[in-house]
Amino acid sequence: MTITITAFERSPDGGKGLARDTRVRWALEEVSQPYEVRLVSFRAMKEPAHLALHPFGRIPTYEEGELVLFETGAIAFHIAERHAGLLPADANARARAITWMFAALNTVEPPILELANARLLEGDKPWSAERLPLVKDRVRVPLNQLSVRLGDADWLDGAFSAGDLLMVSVLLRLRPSGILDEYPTLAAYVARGEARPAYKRAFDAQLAVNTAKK
Ligand code: GTB
Repeated sequence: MTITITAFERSPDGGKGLARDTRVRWALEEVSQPYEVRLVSFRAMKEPAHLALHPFGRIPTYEEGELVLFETGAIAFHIAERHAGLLPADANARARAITWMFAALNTVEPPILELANARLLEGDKPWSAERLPLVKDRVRVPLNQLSVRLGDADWLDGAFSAGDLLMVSVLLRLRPSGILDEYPTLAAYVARGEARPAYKRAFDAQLAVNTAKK
């Protein structure tokens, strides 16, 4: 059955791979599933046809026959459940990998999103310069703990899993801030993720969309 995902017609990041369709592309590439991409504009995202797929009017979405999904974590989990390569077979190891998926999205990503918002949406406010260091420190708390847990391992729990895919994707959003480089262990972990052939294919595919002449 054909898999169709949605992505920005033109990502605000110009193709740095930070929009969430890259995570879904990466998951599909890891499990060698072909997929099609429907590009949507910001305006089209808020129109009824897209809202029927995504109640919050965002990307990415995932369609496979009758099945329509939204939320990147749920999509990555679905892909990992249906296809070998992103979750271990052993039940306990699988549960731990799923735990890391949640940790990436629920513990590590929220302060990173807060930092992005503080810069992009509040950077011109008179109180912004005073607030920014506090927001940055809130990003560092889970990063300190994550780098200790990762130690000198390649991945979070044995073999590469969907937990690593989401964690690396979340950490990538920190790169422009310079904070990732404060953690050599995590910077190397992210680099290992980016070096995976599946990540490269996903990145190149979104880059091609975002740099195509329109
Ligand atoms: N929780 C949802 C999920 O994980 O799928 C969040 C989905 C979401 O926020 N999607 C964003 C969106 O559609 C795109 S990824 N926004 C349109 C809107 O809100 O109208 C977030 C994103 C956007 C841009 C960059 N960037 O330019 O660097 C990075 C990430």
